[in-house]
Amino acid sequence: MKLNDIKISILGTTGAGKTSYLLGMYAAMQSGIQGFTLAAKNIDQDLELTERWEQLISTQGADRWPTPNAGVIEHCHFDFNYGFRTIMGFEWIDYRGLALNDRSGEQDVQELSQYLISSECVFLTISGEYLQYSVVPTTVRDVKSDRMNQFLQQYISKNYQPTSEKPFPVVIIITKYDLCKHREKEEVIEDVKKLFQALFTPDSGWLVMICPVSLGKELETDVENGVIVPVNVHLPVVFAVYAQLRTHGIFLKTQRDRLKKNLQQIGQQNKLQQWLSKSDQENQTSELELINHQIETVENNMGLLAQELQQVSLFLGSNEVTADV
Ligand SMILES: Nc1nc2c(ncn2[C@@H]2O[C@H](COP(=O)(O)OP(=O)(O)OP(=O)(O)O)[C@@H](O)[C@H]2O)c(=O)[nH]1
Ligand SMILES: [Mg+2]
Repeated sequence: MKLNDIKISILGTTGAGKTSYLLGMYAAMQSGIQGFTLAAKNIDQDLELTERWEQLISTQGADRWPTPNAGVIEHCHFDFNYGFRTIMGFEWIDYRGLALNDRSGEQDVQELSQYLISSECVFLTISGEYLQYSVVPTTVRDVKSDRMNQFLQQYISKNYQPTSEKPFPVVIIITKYDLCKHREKEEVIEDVKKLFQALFTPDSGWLVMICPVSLGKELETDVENGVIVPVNVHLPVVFAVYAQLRTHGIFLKTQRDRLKKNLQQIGQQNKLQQWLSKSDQENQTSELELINHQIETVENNMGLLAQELQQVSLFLGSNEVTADV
């Protein structure tokens, strides 16, 4: 079973840690989680990401970190695999966070908006730098949460209003969480919810995961020389794939119910009618078997991914929920 490729948009101001996060996520997902791994579709891209990661972990000093992105949007294409089988591909973009401050006339800002409205999942990044203490009015300006909210608004106006039946997955990634680990996690989460209130209103249909990540505890005090040991970096991608499987599962179940109903109706016909629709019945029966098998695979994969998601905070509108199958 291979699903259609999905697009993931990542929003976050300059210095939020988008590029560093991408490198850490890719490195962590290459060794994999629960048998799930990630591979760049293009071998050159794989080498480039790996080299940049090597530089980050083995160099000391300011040069270890990626340089801030310039005005060109970089596209990365990945395969998300289970064992040696690809479950789905996804596309990711890396760009200068300054685009969030710029006018919509700039080319990369337009490209970003276009990409966003065709995405199946959005990651919002906020740096832990700004969550070290309770949020204050200037936090909105520092993390550009107002701009991110506007982008989401744009998504709704161009696409559809998400509902509980057809939710839209969003991950709020708190990067550099090492900087706010002195705070109670619940407190930080409440602060994050204040910055994105629209996502947590009742029946809003946003399926939101709040996920703290860090490239290493020691970075809190020494960003240039601290040891790099990534924490939680795999979870946002695991969630994106989980959410996509969930949507696909719902689609398959609707098809299954339709086929079951058809077959039931054929079963109620008289002998002659049944004889006439014999081949139809056979086709639908084998289609049903196939769909049942696909549902089973989707549910198995969701089950494995859900295990990883037990530790994170997940919300559907205003309700806290758990990842289930
Ligand atoms: N403490 C800490 N600092 C980090 C971590 N990850 C990144 N940083 C710091 O954050 C800086 C900015 O990270 P980038 O990944 O370049 O940020 P970006 O969002 O890609 O920025 P633009 O390309 O300008 O949009 C890095 O140079 C590091 O100094 C982390 O996990 N912990
Ligand atoms: Mg960058």
